[in-house]
Amino acid sequence: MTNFVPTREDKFSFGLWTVGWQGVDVFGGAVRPPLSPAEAVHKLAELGAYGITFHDNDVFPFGCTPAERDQHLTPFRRALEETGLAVPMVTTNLFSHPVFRDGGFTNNDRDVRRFAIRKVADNLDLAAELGARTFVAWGGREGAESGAAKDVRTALDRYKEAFDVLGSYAIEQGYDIRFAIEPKPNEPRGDILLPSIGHALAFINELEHAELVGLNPEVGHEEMASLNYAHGLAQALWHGKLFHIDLNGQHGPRYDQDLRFGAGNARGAFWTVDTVENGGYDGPRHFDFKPPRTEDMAGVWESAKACMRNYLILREKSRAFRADPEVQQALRDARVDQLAQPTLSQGETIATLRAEDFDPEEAGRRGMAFERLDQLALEHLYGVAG
Ligand SMILES: [Mn+2]
Repeated sequence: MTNFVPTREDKFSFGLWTVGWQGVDVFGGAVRPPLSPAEAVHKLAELGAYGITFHDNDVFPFGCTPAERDQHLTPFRRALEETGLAVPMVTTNLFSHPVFRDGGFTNNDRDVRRFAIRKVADNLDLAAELGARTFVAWGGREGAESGAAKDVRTALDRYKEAFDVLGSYAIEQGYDIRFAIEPKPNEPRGDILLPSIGHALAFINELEHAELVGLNPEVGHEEMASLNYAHGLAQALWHGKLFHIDLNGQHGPRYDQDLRFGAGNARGAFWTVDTVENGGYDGPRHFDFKPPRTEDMAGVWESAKACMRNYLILREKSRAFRADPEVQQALRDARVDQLAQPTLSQGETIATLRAEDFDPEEAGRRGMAFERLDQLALEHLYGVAG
């Protein structure tokens, strides 16, 4: 039993916009004071995080001059040096300023699209300079509320064009960085392009530099669409496309709640950690949550701490589940191992199958013993196993 205190080896990272969120929502203004990026770096380092991530305009204001940008970056850079905190990922804000009211890469206005690509390229330079290996692209404003306003096939041409141009740029510059698309079904747009992990995976196959582009799936974004996040992660891993993850909490299909990780769908969180830990993902465990508006700054740090603590609790539970001899027997009883066997052996054909003596009536009477296995998982989660 550990005390669930995070260390840098756990690779926990947070978006600057998470702990820095002042609570502005569609019904009300700020409830908390601004948090300086340098203070966020110090506090997260103290809590045991290893990294911090940001949108360009989390650190410097939209439209500022290069000199003003450097002024804003100086204390942030100093805090990174003082704490040794890493910047594993950077992303660009293509959604807040009115110019992006119809999106960036797929805006109907060509001049806005050109500006959006330029803004991302500038931020890519900064990301590479800070040593980030992942560049996230969340296209929250790429979409529509109505039918005729957005020609989706043409918008996808432009979306592809943006990734092709930026991918070529990253290669030309020699940047060791990969892009990660973050799908979301809706909010802020009525319908967002690339709404799920599956849509994004299919889109990536059409790109000129497909090898440079993968995914950054978020718990809430998949669960808003009633999809299974852990299954989505597993499929992204199967395609070799799980470049980054956004962990948070969500209660089923409703608005994007961005609860702290482990709150919301606790059973889903257990399988998420089990998949992340055992599925071959070795990137940052990144939290993209919003400390509720009810909280003051003490509550903000409490919820940030809880994200890491909940991950560590679930990691221990997943390990105990996998190590439990009763579970190992239940896995065999459920024939989970048989799925790893190719359905046809080497040299076998459809003719081999036709010649086979198989009794579907007998096989149809066989139970799968999944309930026993799932109950053991729940008892580990509930804390009464072993
Ligand atoms: Mn979200």
